[in-house]
Amino acid sequence: MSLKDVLREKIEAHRSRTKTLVTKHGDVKVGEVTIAQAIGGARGVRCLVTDVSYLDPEEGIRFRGKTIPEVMSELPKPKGKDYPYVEGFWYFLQTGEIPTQAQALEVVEDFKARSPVPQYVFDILRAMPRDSHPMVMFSAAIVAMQRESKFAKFYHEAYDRRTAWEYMYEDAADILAKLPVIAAYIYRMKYQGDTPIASDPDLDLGGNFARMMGIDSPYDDVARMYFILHSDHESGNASAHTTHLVASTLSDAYYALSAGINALAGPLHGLANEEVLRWIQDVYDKLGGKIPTKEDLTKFLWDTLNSGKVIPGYGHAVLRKTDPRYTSQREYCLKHLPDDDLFKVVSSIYEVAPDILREQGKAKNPWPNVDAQSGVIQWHYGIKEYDFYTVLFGVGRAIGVLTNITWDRGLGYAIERPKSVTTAMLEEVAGV
Ligand code: AMX
Repeated sequence: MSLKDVLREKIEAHRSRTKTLVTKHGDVKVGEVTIAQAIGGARGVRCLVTDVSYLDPEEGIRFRGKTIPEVMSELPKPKGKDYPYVEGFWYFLQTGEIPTQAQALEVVEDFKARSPVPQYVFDILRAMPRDSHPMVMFSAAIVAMQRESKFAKFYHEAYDRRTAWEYMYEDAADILAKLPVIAAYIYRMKYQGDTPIASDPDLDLGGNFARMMGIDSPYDDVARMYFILHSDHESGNASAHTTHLVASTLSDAYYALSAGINALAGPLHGLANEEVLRWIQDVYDKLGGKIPTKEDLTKFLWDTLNSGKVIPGYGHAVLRKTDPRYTSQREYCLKHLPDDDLFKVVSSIYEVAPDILREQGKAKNPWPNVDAQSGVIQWHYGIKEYDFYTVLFGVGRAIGVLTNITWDRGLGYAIERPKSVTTAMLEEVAGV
């Protein structure tokens, strides 16, 4: 059975569960909302539903019920490689089933056919100021392709909500297959003297991305690991939620993903990985190029906090322990680049930052998140243009959010429209 056939079965079987919950148990309370939550970014309010991943505050992310180590060990891998096919992970995230090698390879072939990027996208990228942020280029390239949307065409010609997910899936797969090509093109055009490298039809998504970036093995495995780790973090984070919100209006996947990518570009969200590197470079600069000691770092961490800034790469809205995505990348570093200077600095920050954040007493979570570690690996393999790191995050994040909006249409989730209240209403409720 093809991925889409498996997905059809799963979605159709799932619909009755959603319907029963809404029609028979719709009045049952899931939680309540406090004034602090209404003003404080809806933190902890349970009002979104997804089965693609779940974030436990203590344990971290599980994709379709599996931990990161389980995903990395159980999914099929290219011969001689340590990390799974991104295409097999897509199969797994969409259907909840671990694909066989043959099923993963079927998606590899399918993605190859979908991967050519229309020439007008490159023309648009080339027409943009070369110093535009790469996230601007990435988002613009995605929304520019909206004219290719099969969902939009279907909506105008023969919309049927029962089969809408199929067209959303088509758009989602079309986009995901093209994203590595677009990301690598932006990189080579912007930072490598405008020298794009063509893809190789014999390679999988991860292998091809490394090739188009012009970076040798094991960067192909880094790409697979990186995209999988950054894929999904349940649906309340800003990029996932934005994508879901926009798609809930029956906007297609091009509009929705481009919007989600714009949310990822914020310093409190995906841009934090770039901020980590900028912060460390700043430490180096202030020390005249010397590798900072733990004492130097302690001083700089306090200086950062005392100047009213956050420590990038630390803290989380939901997590309350070290992010397993941080741990997974740290394990990669310990195996492949234990002597890398930057890795040593990041490790030293890990030794001092949690105590400092605890002493300061504001952050609810003093532990590192995914962004504290990811820049080091990219830097090691020669990607020193750290404003590009969020684009890499964006390619990965697309896997999760595109899966979510496919299921949103499959289960017929409604247009989002939470209710707002006025400050005076809150004062009245609070009795002030
Ligand atoms: N450094 C300094 N202060 C921090 C902090 C950090 N790393 N993390 C949280 N705080 C502060 C908050 O700014 C807030 O201060 P305030 O009361 O003066 O506004 C207070 O601690 C309480 O915040 P919180 O409830 O612990 O966190 P939050 O849910 O409001 O925000 C996050 C979560 C990630 C935005 C925040 O921890 C942060 O700004 N971290 C640094 C940026 C970062 O690493 N972002 C990446 C997150 C992962 C991702 O999306 N890629």
